[in-house]
Amino acid sequence: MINPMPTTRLTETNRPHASPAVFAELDAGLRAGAACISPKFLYDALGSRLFEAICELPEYYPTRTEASIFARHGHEMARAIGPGSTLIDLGAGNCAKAAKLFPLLHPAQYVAIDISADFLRESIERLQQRFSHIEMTGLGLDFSNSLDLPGIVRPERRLFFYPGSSIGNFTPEQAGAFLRRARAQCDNDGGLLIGIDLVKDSATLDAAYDDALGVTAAFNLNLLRHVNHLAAADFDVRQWRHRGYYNEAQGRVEMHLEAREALTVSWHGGTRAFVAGQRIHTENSYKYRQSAAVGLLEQSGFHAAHVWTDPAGWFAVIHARAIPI
Ligand code: AVI
Repeated sequence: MINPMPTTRLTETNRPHASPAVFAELDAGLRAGAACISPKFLYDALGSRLFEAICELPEYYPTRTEASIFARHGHEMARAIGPGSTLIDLGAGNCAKAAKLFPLLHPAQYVAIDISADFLRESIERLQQRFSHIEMTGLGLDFSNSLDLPGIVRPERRLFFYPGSSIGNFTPEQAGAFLRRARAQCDNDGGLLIGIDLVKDSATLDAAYDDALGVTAAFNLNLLRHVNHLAAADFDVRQWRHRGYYNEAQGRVEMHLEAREALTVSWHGGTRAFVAGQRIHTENSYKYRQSAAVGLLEQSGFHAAHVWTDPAGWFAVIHARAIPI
């Protein structure tokens, strides 16, 4: 049940900290029949650190599997790409993945983009000290809906670097639209180096998104703290539990937050009752077959020039070139 809230005087604690557009997005998701909150809200400063911890977990295979592909085939990738590119890191986080490639790729410019601007600033400052010869720029942007790059980004030889299978957090339709926006932001000499998680057995996927230590649970639950801040909401984290599992029919892992008991949540201008077991959908993580991943790129203006996988075929890194217009 959703009721409007009486008008209240705004104080520092009940004031939403989100921009009007972000607040409207959260408000709509909280009011939706099947409540949902975008996974981009998983990444406040603590969420970004919890995600770093997830990447260290034995159950979370994508990070180390992708790293093993870069370690094994990095020189081949560098030969295919060549030096002097404008390396644009989408969702850069701590910039560690791109930094490992610098000695191989020798980019002319490194542009790190991340929604978590504070986290990014610290990462870039550290990195610039280590690689003082590379021109670096950090952009605190939400690139999920638009990807207009400012003039400071060199137009020549743009290489979008999108590792970690973050593309999987979009629906296939959204992923196609996103890739087309990236294609529109590069000339015919542009390209993409992308990591894509592949379909595998559901036990492996279930464990990766519901680990024994509960780090993924903390990551998911922390979203509620973030929403409390952004929307002046009063979620009590202890009233919610994490759910993360592979939905084979949909070809995706889903994360949800499930009410442990009947409860009511209020936020600026709204309130909603949840019954025990009712959920808020917080993330999808699509898993692709290799042929589907290549097809997605081709439909979006990129030709998959090279595909590298690990021996088990769990993960793919693809170098795709812009299809000339
Ligand atoms: C960032 N993204 C690719 C991660 C994933 O695997 O979908 C986010 C994540 N969610 C839970 N664990 C990791």
